[in-house]
Amino acid sequence: MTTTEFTLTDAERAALPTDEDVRSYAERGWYLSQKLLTDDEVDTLVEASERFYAGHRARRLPSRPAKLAYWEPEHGDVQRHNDYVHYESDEIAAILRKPIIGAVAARLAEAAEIRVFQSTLILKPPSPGEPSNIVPWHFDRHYWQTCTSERMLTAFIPMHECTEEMGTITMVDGSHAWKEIGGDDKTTRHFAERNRSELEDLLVRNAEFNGAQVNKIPMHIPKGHMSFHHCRTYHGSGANRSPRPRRAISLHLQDGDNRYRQFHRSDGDLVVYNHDSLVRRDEAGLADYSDPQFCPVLWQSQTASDETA
Ligand SMILES: O=C(O)CCC(=O)C(=O)O
Ligand SMILES: [Fe+2]
Repeated sequence: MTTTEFTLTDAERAALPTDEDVRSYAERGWYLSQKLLTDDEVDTLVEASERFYAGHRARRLPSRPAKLAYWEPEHGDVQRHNDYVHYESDEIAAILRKPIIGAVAARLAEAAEIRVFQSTLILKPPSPGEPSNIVPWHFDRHYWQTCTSERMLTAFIPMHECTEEMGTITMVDGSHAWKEIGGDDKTTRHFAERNRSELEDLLVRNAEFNGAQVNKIPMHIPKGHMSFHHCRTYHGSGANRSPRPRRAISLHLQDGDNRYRQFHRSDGDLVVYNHDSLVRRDEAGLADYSDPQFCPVLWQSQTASDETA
C-alpha cells in the first residue's frame, strides 16, 4: 500500500460520524456507518477476492508466522480466513485505504492518526450446519496483548448487504466498558482454538459481574456500509442460512500512538503476535507496528479540528 492524500470530498465529509454518533460509540462500543463504498467498489472487492482465492497475489508474505490464518483450497468448504490481505492483494488494499474509512475510525477513536493493524479476508460458505461458520463471543483486544493501545477498533466490511440470515456480525451492546473477570491467559488464544460453550459462559459471567444484561445487536449492514467495533466490545456471529456466501473483510485498525509492548503469560511465556516475526525493528530493537509495509497509515488529520469537526 502506498500513501494517499488524507483529504475527503464534501460528500464524504457528510458521511462522517456526527458528534452524537461519536458519543454513542463511546457509550455502546459499536457504530454502523453511512455508505462509505460505492456499489462498484463493493463489487470490485468480490471480484478481487475471487482472484485471490484462485491463487493470484500481488506479493506473498516473506514467511509464515506461527498463528497465521490462511485458507487454501485444500481446506475445503469451511469458513475461510486469510490474514494480511492488504499486503497480498493490491486491488483489495486500494479500496481499504480509501481515506474515508480511516477518517471515520479517527473520529470514533478520537485519534489524529489511524494505521492498519491487520486485515482478514473472510468467507462463510452457505451451509447452515457448518460448525466453522460460527464465530464465538470474543473481543479483539485479547489477541492484541502486545499492543499498548486501548483505542484500537475494527471495521467489518461486508461485500454485499449483510443480514442476520447470512450470519452477520453481532455486537454485545456496551460490553467494551465492562470490567473483566476470567480473562485468564487462554484469552490470548484465537477463538478458533477455544471451546464455544466456554466462551458463551464467559460472556454471561462477565455481564453478571458488571450487573449488565447481554444485549445482542445483529448489524444489518446495507451494501457499501460497514460496522465499527471497539477492541473491548464482545462480538460474534452465527450460521449462514442464506443461499449465498457471506463475504467480508475485517479491517483491524490502530491509532497512531499504538506501540509494541512485551507481554508475558503467567507461565512466563512471551506472547507473540504474527507481526512480530515480519515487521521491521524500531531503535529499541522492538517490533515496529508502524512499519509502512505491513501497517500503512490510512488517515492523518490535517488540522486538530479534523478530529473533532
Ligand atoms: O466474521 C465475523 O462475523 C466476525 C469477525 C470478527 O471477529 C471481527 O471483525 O473482529
Ligand atoms: Fe473479532
